Amino acid sequence: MEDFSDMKSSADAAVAAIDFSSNPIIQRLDALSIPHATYSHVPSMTAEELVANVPLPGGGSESHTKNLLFKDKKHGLILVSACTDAEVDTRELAKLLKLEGKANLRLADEATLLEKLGCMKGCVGPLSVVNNVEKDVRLVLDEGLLNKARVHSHPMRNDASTALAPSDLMKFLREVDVEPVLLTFPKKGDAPPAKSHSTKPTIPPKPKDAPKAANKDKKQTKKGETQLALKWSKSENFAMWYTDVIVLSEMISYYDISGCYILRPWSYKIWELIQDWFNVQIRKLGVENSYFPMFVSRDRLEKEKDHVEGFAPEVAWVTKSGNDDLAAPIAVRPTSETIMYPAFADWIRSHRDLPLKLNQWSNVVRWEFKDPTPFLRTREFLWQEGHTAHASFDDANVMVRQALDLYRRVYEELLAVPVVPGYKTEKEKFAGGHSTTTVEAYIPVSGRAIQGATSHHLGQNFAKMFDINYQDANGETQLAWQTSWGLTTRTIGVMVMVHGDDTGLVLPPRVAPLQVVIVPIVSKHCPLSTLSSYCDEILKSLEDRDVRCKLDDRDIYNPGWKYAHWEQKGVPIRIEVGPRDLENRQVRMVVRFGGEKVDVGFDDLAASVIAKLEDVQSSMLARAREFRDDHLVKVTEWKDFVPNLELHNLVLTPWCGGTHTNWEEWVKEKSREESLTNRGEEGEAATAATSVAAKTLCIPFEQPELEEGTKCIASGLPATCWILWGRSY
Ligand code: 87F
Repeated sequence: MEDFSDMKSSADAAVAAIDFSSNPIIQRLDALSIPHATYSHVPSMTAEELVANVPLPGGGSESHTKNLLFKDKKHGLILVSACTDAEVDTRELAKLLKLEGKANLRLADEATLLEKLGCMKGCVGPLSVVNNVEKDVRLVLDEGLLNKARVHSHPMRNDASTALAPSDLMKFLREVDVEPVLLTFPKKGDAPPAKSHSTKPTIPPKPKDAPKAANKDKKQTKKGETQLALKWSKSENFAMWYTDVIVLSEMISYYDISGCYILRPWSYKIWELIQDWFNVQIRKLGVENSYFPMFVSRDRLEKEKDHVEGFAPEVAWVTKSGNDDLAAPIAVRPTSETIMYPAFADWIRSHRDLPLKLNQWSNVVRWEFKDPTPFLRTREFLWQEGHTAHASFDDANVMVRQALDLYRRVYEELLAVPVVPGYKTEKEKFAGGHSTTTVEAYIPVSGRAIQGATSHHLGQNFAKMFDINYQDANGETQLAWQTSWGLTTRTIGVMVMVHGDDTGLVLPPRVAPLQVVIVPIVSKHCPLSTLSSYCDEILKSLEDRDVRCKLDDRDIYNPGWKYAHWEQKGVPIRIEVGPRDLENRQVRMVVRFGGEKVDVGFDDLAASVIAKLEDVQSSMLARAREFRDDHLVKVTEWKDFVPNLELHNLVLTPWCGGTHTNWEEWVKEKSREESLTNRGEEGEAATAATSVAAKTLCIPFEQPELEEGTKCIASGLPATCWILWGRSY
């Protein structure tokens, strides 16, 4: 939001500040990075009251708006937004708009305002058109507004105004697919008639069907349910679609430091649900939570050379406090091995102190230079990092695999994303350790793989550097064996990419902040008071069974708007309650994944909802797995390798061994060359987030049979295993 300190003088000093962060118009402006200043003032029902109550700092160079929603049988709905001093004469307007045939413009009633623009009387402004999901309101904009320095529109409430430059208003309208008709309205007391300057000066008769969304792929459902908010479809522009989904679903807000994002409650709650599950599981393995400082001295960070090598450019340093240089710069943790292990060395004396199993939930900072992507690659992210010390290689190995299996379960059982567990090659493993295991996921549409989480066997490398040794039962000094393992908020991005659709998020029930939303179908004939006690009863019956549930009884939004809103946020089940449902003691249950709609009697409701949530959870995994499996192809000859990458496939090939780093490099280079040649391109940008080259993802634990005499796809040497390749994030 812009600085709006200049509005303080004009707003009534007694008016309390409002939190606008959940206002859909403000959110949309922010999502589009459109500068605006939103401020509160005394409630003002009419344009005249506004002018009297809220004088503008720029005087005549700024204007509030006067807004009139007209309804005409033949020509449909027309919203006029004009300068407050404009003369809006209904009969003149029909002429000005050159409305074909007989026009009978009448002011729309409040129910229509609410239904079409999501606003109560006195709260409409040109920005309200964003709520017209059916796109059946035509906007007529006074050209006089465009000559102002700033235009002030109510953000759906008449105790606040949003000021923005006319060019930004036009930008907003373009972004929400509204093309206004521009008219010059006469000023009060002026003689000359208004002129129309629009490229489309007349308003054509209302079409039989509401105009289709800009995006023709978008589904059109029943009246009031059309979801037009996403600007991009998943298949049309995956990157833009992703941004659209995470912003409009209120998961992410952008921030003014590149690579840093705000995790809003809708995504943070998902993280908390993952944390809750994970904490229960690690406790069963004897792992305890703890917290270590976020700063690390240079000496400590660089103690294990292999560990920082290659990572050094990503380390962020604090060099000053206020204006003074620190005596020595300190690093912000990119990971905590070097922070935790000196303490391990202190605490571990005897074999009786082992195993030591600690976990911490924290943020880490890695100053990446590749293009950032929210959740997937960010400069600060949240994670858990587990660090353990054991008396034997095998004990450490068990821990590594237990942690990795928890990661597999987070993806598969919570996020409904199938993963391939396996070993990283020598080239791809964590250099500071003995071996790295990983779970690898597949992102549809982009056809890329992504590392889901890793679990490392650190061997005794760190123990040597940090003197983590203990007296064994025979009194001999031994070095400890260690593991470390991490799972990050990347999980959330992977889940969004795998399951989201052209309407927005689709959340697996186990991680959905809300599993059910109840929407009362209020109307002129059926006010909320008629439905609310039945709705409360429904809410209670679900809450009693621990279903995460909410009753959306807000009166500023109509049911259609709420359907679209919660669909976009991916809530697994919507329960619609109308007068007929009340009468029959039933509800309508609408399922986000698959779109099923069924009537369910109240007595069966809780059981049906719980069964449906479980069904959705397993169906989402099954569908994602089927899709992934369809894109996981065995290839035994090089000629088929790149063509399969081009088909967005992951490729499983015979391989001469995980230590053959040179041949791995060869595949990477060769696949890059062939892919670029296919595209007629010469190179890739160093900052590009992704590459066309294939990387090894893992040597899957689960190996298909390898026939005698099978050759490595690259070297032609005898193959020792199958290895999984893909383009990756
Ligand atoms: C960036 C800067 C400095 C990754 C870094 O995977 C150091 C590092 O050590 C670094 N980026 N790593 C590897 C992290 C290894 C390991 N740490 C505990 C994990 C899981 C959790």
